[in-house]
Amino acid sequence: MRIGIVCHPSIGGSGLVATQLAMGLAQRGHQVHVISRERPFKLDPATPNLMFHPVDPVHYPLFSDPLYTYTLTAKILEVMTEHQLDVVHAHYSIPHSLSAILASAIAPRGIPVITTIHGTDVTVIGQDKGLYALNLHSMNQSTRLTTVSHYQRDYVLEHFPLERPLEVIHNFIDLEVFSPAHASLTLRRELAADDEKIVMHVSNFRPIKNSDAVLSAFYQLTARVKARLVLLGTGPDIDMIKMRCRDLNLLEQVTFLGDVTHVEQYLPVADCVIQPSYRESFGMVLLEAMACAVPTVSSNVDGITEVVEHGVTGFVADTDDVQALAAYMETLLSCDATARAMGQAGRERAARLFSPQRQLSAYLACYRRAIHAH
Ligand code: GMT
Repeated sequence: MRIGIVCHPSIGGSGLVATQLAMGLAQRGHQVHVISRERPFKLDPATPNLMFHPVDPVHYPLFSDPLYTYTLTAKILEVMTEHQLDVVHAHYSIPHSLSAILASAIAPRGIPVITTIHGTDVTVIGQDKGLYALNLHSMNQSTRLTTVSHYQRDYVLEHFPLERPLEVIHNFIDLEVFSPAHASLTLRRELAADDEKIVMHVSNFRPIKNSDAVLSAFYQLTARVKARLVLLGTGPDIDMIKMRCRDLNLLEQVTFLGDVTHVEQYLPVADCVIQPSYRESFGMVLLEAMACAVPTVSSNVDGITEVVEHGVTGFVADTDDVQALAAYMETLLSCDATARAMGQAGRERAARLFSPQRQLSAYLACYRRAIHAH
């Protein structure tokens, strides 16, 4: 098949899933064309059968704002026509799906558009009154519609009058890339002393990620366990987190790594991963940790409980229940056998339910049905 994939390039779940999908489909022999503002951070340009098409910016003094939606539409149209795409798969409804629908309508030969709803596109941006109608239009005009969890499906059905079925295709993980086999003793020693446990939190540090609770729970934990908190990523809340570290006298025990491209190098050296988000349609970081055989402590919201299994792969608690978050971390960090068993159970669950083979086949079947219906 000739497949166009439209996605965000930045560090974040939806772009990551789209990139994995693009590379996986190309490795299976499909011709894949990735369209994005810039090269997605994990897209390997050496992947055979894969081409990357950056959206060309337009700078014209008449327009004070960048014309991204139009330049994106123009690029999708160009790639669709020149490479005779069979389908275009948009990750995120606005603007990706809307642009793909417009490009398909303009093209001499329109093609099926598949839209995947990732979460924030409908739960955060979708709540904007002005954009609601555009979001609804892009979903209803897509040939086929998918989303990443049953929770997210129920949310969309409750908030948007859909005229299309909404299929659930869970996100997936490459168990060779994310693996405990890649745990580096050298890296572990760089990050922490031999007698220190490592708690990791990977985030874009937006309020929705509740990083404040990470710090509060870690603060409680340090009274009972010798531990280091390693923070990966950056975002709007990072300065507030640094200030709170100072206030709590935690600066010595917290390491700020900033944005990290290869999170798979860091996760395997963690003793536990904490993710107490307020919202999470899926929670890719938790799946990445599970694949690395690292037990998790997370909130119990939205799609998270489809990914982790409480008491088996780690623990879940109410989002702001800092005491419970700290107590669960203590359980994991003070008993190596429990942590090891839960980490292993996480990796097994990831292999069983979230393998690339399974999910790639589901997307391909979805594309075929879209072509058939078009
Ligand atoms: O969580 C974010 O802020 C980033 C966002 C995105 O669009 O990349 O993540 C969403 O999509 C991911 C991939 O499907 C999911 O794993 C995240 O749970 C989801 N985020 C939210 O629903 C808040």
